[in-house]
Amino acid sequence: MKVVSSEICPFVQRVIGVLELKGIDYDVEYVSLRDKPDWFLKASPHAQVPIIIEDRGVLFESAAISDYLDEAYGGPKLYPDDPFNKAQHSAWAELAAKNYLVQCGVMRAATAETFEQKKAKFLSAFEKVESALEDGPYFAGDRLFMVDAVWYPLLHRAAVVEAHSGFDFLAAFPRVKNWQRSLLRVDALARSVAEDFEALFAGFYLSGETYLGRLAGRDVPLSHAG
Ligand SMILES: N[C@@H](CCC(=O)N[C@@H](CS)C(=O)NCC(=O)O)C(=O)O
Repeated sequence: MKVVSSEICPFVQRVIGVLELKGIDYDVEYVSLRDKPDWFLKASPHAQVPIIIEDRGVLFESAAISDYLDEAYGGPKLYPDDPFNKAQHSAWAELAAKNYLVQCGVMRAATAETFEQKKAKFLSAFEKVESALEDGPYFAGDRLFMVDAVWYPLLHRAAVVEAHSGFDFLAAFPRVKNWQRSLLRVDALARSVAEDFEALFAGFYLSGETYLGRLAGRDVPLSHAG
């Protein structure tokens, strides 16, 4: 199977996290989203990554791909059997996926004012999931599920931002913070990004063009981080 990818895309990270958790073999092919090759434009209905290419054809949309991988392949099952619990997990997973681009927007904010405005919306997702978490270590106790893999890109990127800038999106959410710490220790999820992820991510989101980037460079006082 081939996963057509872009290096710092959270939707790709979600799919690769699922592949890794399930132990499925795959190859990655990166495409430039600024200069999309013709074969990719023909294969990807929305001209977006990720898509996966198998002998039977192409699948698109990271949620559909992830659910397909869970059903079609061996390895640990990533949803609970009980339909009610499964629907709950899907609903909480959807909240994370809806916030992938929200997080990208906050991280790209150029000024403190824009950052504060966008952050308020982003943090509401963590406020909501904080109330759904129990004792951990993961979303539903000591077994990893799809919902963990879907939240992982948000939590992992928050950790990278914190490591570079000192700003912690999760500071007000102790259960989410514990969940983040637990997920950061899962090797399979750590393999959801390429080795050069952090450098590419920092180059895009933590450059001198962004508020967080300037915070990382310490030329913005930390007290402005809120
Ligand atoms: N709903 C899609 C969203 C995928 C998406 O937004 N991918 C971005 C990269 S993170 C993309 O391909 N952008 C290129 C474009 O829209 O032209 C999914 O879940 O797979």
